[in-house]
Amino acid sequence: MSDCIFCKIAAGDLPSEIVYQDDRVVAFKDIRPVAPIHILIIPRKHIPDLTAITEEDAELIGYLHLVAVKVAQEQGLADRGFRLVNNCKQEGGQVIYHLHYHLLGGRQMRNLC
Ligand code: D5M
Repeated sequence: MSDCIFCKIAAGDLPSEIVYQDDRVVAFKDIRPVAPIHILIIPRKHIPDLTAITEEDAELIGYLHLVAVKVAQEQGLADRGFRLVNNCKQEGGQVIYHLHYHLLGGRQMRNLC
């Protein structure tokens, strides 16, 4: 989508600190980190939010989780633990409408909200 900032980041048209990318998934540092390690993991495919996934996306979403674990390992979080969060739509706190997961780590996580 031409006006989506995460599509632009995935295409390399907006600057970002990319920590992982391949033909299907991109991971980059969040500009407003809420933890010492805060990385966003997105599919290159423009999916507005989690409710928009279809059967066709099942393999992609599974693969995105594999990438999340790989990035967590590379960031030294695999043994310590981490949190993987998706905010879905308005009451879920979603601001950017391109499906993304927050990988959070490097400190003790406590409350869910
Ligand atoms: O989270 C959207 C997240 O996206 C929020 O933590 C800030 C982050 N963000 C917004 N713009 C950028 C750019 N340009 N680079 C990196 N990170 C960005 P949500 O789950 O939608 O509330």
